[in-house]
Amino acid sequence: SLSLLAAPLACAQTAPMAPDIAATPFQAPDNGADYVKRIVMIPMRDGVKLHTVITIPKGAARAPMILSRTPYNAAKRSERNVSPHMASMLAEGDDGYVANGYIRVYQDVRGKYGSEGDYVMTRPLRGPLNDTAVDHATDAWDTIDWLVKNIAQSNGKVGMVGSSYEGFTVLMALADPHPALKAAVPMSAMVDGWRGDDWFHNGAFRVNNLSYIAGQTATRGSGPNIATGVYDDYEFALRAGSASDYAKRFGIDQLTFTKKIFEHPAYDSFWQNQALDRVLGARPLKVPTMHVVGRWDQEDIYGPYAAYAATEKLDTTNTMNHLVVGPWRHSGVNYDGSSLGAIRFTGDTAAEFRRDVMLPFFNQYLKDGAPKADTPPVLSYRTGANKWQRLDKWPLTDVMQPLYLKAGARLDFDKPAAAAANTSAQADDYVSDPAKPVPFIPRPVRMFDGAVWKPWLVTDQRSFSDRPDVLTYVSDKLEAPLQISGQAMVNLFASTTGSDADWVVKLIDVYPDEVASQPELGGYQLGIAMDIFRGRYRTGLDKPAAITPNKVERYRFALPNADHVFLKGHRIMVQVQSSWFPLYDRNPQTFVPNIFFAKPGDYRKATHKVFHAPGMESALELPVVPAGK
Ligand code: PG9
Repeated sequence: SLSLLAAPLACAQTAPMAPDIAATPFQAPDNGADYVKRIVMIPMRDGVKLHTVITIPKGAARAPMILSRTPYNAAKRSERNVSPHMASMLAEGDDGYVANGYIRVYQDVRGKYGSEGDYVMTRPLRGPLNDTAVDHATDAWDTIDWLVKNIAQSNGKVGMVGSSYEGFTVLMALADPHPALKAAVPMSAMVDGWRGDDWFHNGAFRVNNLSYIAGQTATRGSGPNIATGVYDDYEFALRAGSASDYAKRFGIDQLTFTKKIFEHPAYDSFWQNQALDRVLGARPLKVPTMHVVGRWDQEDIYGPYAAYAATEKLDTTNTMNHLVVGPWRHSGVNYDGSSLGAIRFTGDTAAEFRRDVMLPFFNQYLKDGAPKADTPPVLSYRTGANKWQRLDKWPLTDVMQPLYLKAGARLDFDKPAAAAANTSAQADDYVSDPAKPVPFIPRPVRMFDGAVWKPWLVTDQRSFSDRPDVLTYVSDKLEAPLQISGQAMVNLFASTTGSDADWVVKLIDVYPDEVASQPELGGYQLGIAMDIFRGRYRTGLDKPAAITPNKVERYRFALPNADHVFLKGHRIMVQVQSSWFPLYDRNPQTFVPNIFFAKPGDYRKATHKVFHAPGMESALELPVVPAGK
């Protein structure tokens, strides 16, 4: 009735225009979470504040802290899942810290996501390339200083961990470490962007970086994805032309870091001065460090070994510096390590390492009263033999045994005999055509699809061994296992009818025709150590020089480290080719001042010859060690 409608309201109602986001911060009731999250802006010495997410186990007291400094969004890195349980919420690789009561800290590096300041890609240390007062060493120092003074639940001890870029920021902190930084585990760290990590390998540019640069530097947050409109990245990159033409299509050429890369195609002071192995090798070793890398690390397969080698010289007591190599992809240490592509291991090798090796190492230095860990100088998962090995040093040998490339597509350890009469027995040739480059994985190439990209280094190389532009040499079946533990050296005598050339050399384990335990591996060609070298740098990495057409020249470069047993009944294969596309930009095969700006007319077919004649014995020098060492 009317009187009912007019009745006064029983209780006060919220005004329709009351702000729906209140001025006082929202306080959720306790949901039984086993952690407390503190989000703070930590001031650096120049006044810039860095966004830091600190997850503290409830009830923590005298807990150690583990810090990662990231360009990949600290908020997201601290929350894999929405959960009241710290173990479910944090990253898979953080499992051990949670189980052991650690405080976990993620911080956005300056200029990214929630942090203030300017972003500079892999910001160099203060010095010739950085005239500011700050770098990642000072930012780590200031952060650790703040953490130990402001986190009441901590015991004042900090460890740093992180993979790839986050591994790079761990190494940077070691350049001038805060006294509270007690242990460090850089994983798959980017160390030298030119020699063999993310941007180049021996001068050949990795085209997939253009998309990475857009994603990282177009905005402070997450930048745009590249929409090519072509399913096959091979097809798209080929149509695009040079790497600068590719970049132009998406405006990536306007981004500052792209400009820096295009301005420094050679190993000049820009790259040399920021190579972290050089930097760390010239400073005292103060913090116990465990360098970790994946055997098939498709992004940073060079740097972790280089950083270990440079700092190992400083470890006079042989107690501070360690190397761990697992059978993993890039950053695979933080995920399931039971298999990689078709290759299976003895269990979850990554979880085993984190639980049995890394955590005891951190505990020793960070947890009050923890026992000394039994950490070997080097821990290596020996592939082929499929076994973890505790080693005293790396590499196991410096003695190299040449494996000769011979006429008839053969490969063996005997030095080629006296002069061969006819020229066809002296060299093998192929036509390298930049219009039909050799793909790095079978087409269609889906370079930006993680499921394809992550295991690509274990791709079956059979798809390439029969191409007319790939030379393939193969040994007899091995009558006894053959172990290599170190870096194979390429020693190639080769010529081209062009004036520049790339050389890709692959050391491959050919499985027997049948593999009873895993039939699909019958005849598999597994890449053990593979890399590319840009011929113009043969006489100096900082000195590009044209190749004289048809002149035989020597190309010498190291392949990535391997600790592998070629088992009895397997064969050894070497493949040689002159493109690896579209991962690496094409060499136009005509010498131009800067390959980034090569014009369509510069890309020309050339005939390449690989020699196996007296005085020109092309070989792969192998670090062979007696089995079982
Ligand atoms: N490999 C990536 C990267 C590191 C440093 C610079 C550029 C890229 C990464 O996974 O973080």
